[in-house]
Amino acid sequence: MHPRDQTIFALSSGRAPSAIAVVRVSGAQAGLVLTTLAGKLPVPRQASRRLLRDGAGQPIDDAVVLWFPGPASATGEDIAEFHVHGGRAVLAALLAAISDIPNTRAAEPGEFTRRAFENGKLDLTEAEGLDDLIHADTDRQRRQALRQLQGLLGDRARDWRERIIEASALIEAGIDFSDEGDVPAELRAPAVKAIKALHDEITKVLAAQGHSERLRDGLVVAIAGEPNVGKSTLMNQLARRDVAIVSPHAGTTRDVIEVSLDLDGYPVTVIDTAGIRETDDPVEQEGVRRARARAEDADLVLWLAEGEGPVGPEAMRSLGKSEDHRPGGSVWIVRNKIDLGGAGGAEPAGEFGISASRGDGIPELVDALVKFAANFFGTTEGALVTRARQRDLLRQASDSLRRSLDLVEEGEELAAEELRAAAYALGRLLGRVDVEDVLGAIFQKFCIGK
Ligand SMILES: Nc1nc2c(ncn2[C@@H]2O[C@H](COP(=O)(O)OP(=O)(O)OP(=O)(O)O)[C@@H](O)[C@H]2O)c(=O)[nH]1
Ligand SMILES: [Mg+2]
Repeated sequence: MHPRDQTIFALSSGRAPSAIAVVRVSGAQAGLVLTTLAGKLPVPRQASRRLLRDGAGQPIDDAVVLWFPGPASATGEDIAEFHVHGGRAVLAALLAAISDIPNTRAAEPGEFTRRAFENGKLDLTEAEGLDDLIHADTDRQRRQALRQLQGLLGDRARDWRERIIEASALIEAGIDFSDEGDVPAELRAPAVKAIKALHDEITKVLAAQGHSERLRDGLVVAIAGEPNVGKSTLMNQLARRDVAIVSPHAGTTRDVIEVSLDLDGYPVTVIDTAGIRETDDPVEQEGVRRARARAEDADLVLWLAEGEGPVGPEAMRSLGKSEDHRPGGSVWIVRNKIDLGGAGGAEPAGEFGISASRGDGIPELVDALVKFAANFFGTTEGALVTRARQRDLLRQASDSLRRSLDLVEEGEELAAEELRAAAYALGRLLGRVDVEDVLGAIFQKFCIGK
């Protein structure tokens, strides 16, 4: 039997042991699995309590079972669900009993969702939203994923695609006429108007994005500076726990240390790095090399300094670039150890004064980081695009529409060709056409059991 036609099963809840574990079974054998383990089929979509028994009649667990006959199920196939006690031995016994039934096998990552997609329960953008929702760490990530799962982008793309096909029908009608040497402008004008409107709408969605697709990965903020200025102390303050070793010895941090923070719903990865200086110690040299590399790639660098000296240009030089070479990134000068006096409290405009050890100035720094994140991610509440894949295809569609407008005067055939390309790009976005290459890549990253 082809793997696609086999019945799949997996633990769909978290890692054992847990209070309750959910095992799902999807496919033609799901009903047989249920009757073999739990007796007669329960009423569809209603929880029933059953004693589960394996093939030899030995009890497995006292469980709740559910029966979702296809096609009105999550995958479109018959689904059985077992809610058992989440012990490792219970799960091992249950999974073994299911796999004893012919034509069943353990599911691949994302295979339930893939079947749902293949049975038309979800389009590809919704499947991507589902994956994002499962992996959302912060509230903003969750809301963005939910919009995607609800099909906001998918609905727009379907509408655009239909309208493109309509416009293309008008243009193609023009082609038939032109064989007779008579191209009626009244066919072409409404098509041109429709294409212009479509182009405007798609361009607007693309423009309203900011870095919304980066909301999935988060903003990267690197703390850099000379040794001993208090970088690791600041890291611990931001993380609100002891993640990095702090010591009065210069050159304490060697490796790059990362923590993921939730700043007002924005996902932010903060990186603590080795103090940047010339050194003969090969281990520290490697630390400095890594520190420079990570700071250069970061979206924002907090350049930590002690005292009042002019650090601006030096800081940039230490990072191996001047500010205008950081198109995406920025560098903020943060003066630490203000508790020791020195700066006298009034730091120059555009700089921050903090005491990483006492906590002075930290709330202000965090506020500024939240504002930076808000600006960086753009208007994510309205954002429809969450992945580079989606953005690329929308751009292709918009470019093709633009070209079809340019070409319509020269010949309907060329314009129609571009409209087909635009519809095709949107079809790929929805997973309607030619998607085998992306399907594997997308679903493999899913959890098993989803
Ligand atoms: N007075 C005062 N001391 C601080 C402050 N922040 C850090 N320190 C002290 O400065 C020393 C160095 O702190 P670290 O956080 O290890 O500095 P670092 O920049 O990570 O140092 P390296 O990892 O060696 O580059 C420690 O003794 C800290 O206690 C501060 O705000 N005020
Ligand atoms: Mg350190």
